[in-house]
Amino acid sequence: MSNFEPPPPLLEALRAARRPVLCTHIYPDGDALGSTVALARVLGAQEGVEATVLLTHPVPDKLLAADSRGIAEVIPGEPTAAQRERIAGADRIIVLDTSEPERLGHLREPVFSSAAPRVLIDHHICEDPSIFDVAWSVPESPSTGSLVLRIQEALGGDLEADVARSLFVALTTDTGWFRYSNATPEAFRGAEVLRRAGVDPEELHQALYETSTPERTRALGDVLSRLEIGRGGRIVYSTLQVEALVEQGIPREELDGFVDALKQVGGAEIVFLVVELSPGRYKVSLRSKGAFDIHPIAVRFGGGGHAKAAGCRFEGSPDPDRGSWTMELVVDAVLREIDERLAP
Ligand SMILES: [Mn+2]
Repeated sequence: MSNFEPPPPLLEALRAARRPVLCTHIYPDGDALGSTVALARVLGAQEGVEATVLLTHPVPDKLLAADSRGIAEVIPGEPTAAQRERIAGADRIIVLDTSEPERLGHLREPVFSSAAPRVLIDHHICEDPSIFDVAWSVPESPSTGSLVLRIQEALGGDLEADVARSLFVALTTDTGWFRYSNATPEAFRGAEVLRRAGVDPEELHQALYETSTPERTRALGDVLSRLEIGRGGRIVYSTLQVEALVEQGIPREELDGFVDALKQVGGAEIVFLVVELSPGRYKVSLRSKGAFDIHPIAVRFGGGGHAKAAGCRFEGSPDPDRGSWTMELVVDAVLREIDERLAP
């Protein structure tokens, strides 16, 4: 049996769900949104099933195609009593595209205090499957959306056009439009199924990548113009200060893809971007162009991800004797960690 065949206990749990609540990680990306919305639509298409998608953050404009029908609901802060009751009233809680409780943000507590069985569907390495009643974690899967497509096929029924769009957004964003190493035969198999179901790649590519604001493109220019190199060009990195974002009115979710632009430098093996989110708080996005596994670097600083795309955050203080993290300290810490692991 292939790894991509949904296991029977998972299908049983999904078939039994009548009032499932589905959620995903904070600042949802294309795969998080596409997979979650698509599964809610697949489950909700069954007689007597009311599926609810709860997000911690709104759907970014460029990802609206992942939720054509606008079914996702946003709980922007600590859930109210009524919202907590809805989560408590779910008969299954389905978590997609992350297995880390902290990544659920302010939904973590209601999700993990609910008596409903928790189901995980994810393609990241799962550190602790025991916190889920059913965990389907398939790191070889190109996207979480690819797993949802397998579920849709196993449950049967028509693949609706809007579900196919959601899944195509999930698959294409996580594989970099079939350029990354996770663009495996399973990714192309999914692409064929979704294309046959009516998705329009040109329309979706424009919606996703050709809708930048002038401010965002200028900010990307700033990042590129200030790039630095390490280890004779094998490491390429840049930084972005919070003032630049605030001044130009750029929401942080619009920074998606900035780090990937650094990969255009020839000879770069590892690239990273440090973004100051607010004074003293930093987000580091790492990418590997070759064999170097950057996942341990992210894990070293309390983050996670994949071998070729990972991230971590810095806040608080590097050690008790010093003040809070600064851009320089974060850059130094990441560079040192990479330097130690990068073969001569
Ligand atoms: Mn994903």
